[in-house]
Amino acid sequence: MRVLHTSDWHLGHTLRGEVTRDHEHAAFLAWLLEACTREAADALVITGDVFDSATPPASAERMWFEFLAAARRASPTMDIIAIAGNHDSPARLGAASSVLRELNVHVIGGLPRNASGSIDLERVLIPVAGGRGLVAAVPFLRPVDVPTELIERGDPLLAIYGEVLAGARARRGADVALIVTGHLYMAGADAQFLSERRVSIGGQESAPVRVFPEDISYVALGHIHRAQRVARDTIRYAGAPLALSLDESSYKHQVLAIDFDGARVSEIRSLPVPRVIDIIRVPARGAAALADVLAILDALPPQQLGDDPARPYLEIVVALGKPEPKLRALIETALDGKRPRLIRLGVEQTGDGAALGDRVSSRRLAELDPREVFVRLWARGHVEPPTPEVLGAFDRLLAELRGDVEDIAS
Ligand SMILES: [Mn+2]
Repeated sequence: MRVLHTSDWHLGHTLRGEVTRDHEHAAFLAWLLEACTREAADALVITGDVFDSATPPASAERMWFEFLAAARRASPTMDIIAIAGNHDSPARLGAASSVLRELNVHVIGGLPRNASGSIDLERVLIPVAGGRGLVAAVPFLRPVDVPTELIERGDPLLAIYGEVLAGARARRGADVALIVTGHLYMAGADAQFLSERRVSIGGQESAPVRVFPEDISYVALGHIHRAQRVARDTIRYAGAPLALSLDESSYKHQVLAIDFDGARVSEIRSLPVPRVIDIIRVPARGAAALADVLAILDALPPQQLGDDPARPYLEIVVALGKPEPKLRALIETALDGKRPRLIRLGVEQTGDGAALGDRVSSRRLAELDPREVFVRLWARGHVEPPTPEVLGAFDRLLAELRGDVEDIAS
């Protein structure tokens, strides 16, 4: 039996709230479709954050449904299982689940429970590959999924996974591979990308490895965007298929292919996802003086004629010894007519004489675009990203502030 494990697609994602990723997502899904056929996958497991937000744009939802239809056509017998992540709306992702089940696509939004309050094992435990595998599809667990008494006992994850695993063991025949999903932060996982957010489940910040006992054949995890194994070789994050923040530029995004020999994993391979839009950093590492940055920008290739959805993303980090109020205007003028598009302009202050601790944190803040700071601050208090109206108002304020201050000063 062969399973493809992928995660954290974040359909509908935008850079700086304005550059859509549709071109990259469409290319990834076409590639994935091809990979499913080429690998003759028996099952495709998607471990959460299908969408970037709880209210994805219609174009992202269309991409999702079109992918499912195309996958069903291309691989008629492949089982498809998807769970909700912390970015997805469980209700929205799960809304079409009864229709999709007819197509052998299993979508688990929230943790389904019976009238009695026990976990609905009929829905969570999904036989795959003609009974050679059993997938325990546990989604990202929200407060509503976690009964208060479990939180009071202090081990909600252990209790919920324990209940699912007891059911799985009762149904699992000899030599049947058991695959358990999760969208959570595992203790010891390496989460360093800017696009990763901490989550807590029932007050627990991280899942201890004992949540996943050794009789599980493979643990398919989502939430961390860098593919990695945790604790043992068969507990894996597949990672995101495309860069969700610019600091992922040197990382090779991937999908995992897992081969099973009976109940045992025989091989795990990573399938590299082709990158369709380059990320350029100026300078390549660290920061450079403004004159040097402008010289590099001058040498960038010109914009192509016609529609060019693959314009490279550009990140610039300027080293400044003193404030440079016209910085953005100078950079934007230098980039006029160039093919790469500016996504992030960072500033590194030099020689400010602050204590090391202050310098690190203030530099980190100074590196962020004001708009990025606003979006992050907004995210702390709101589930949904700011609307275009709100962003537009912020941009106008910012332009006013920058323009007016400069006018008064000059
Ligand atoms: Mn994610």
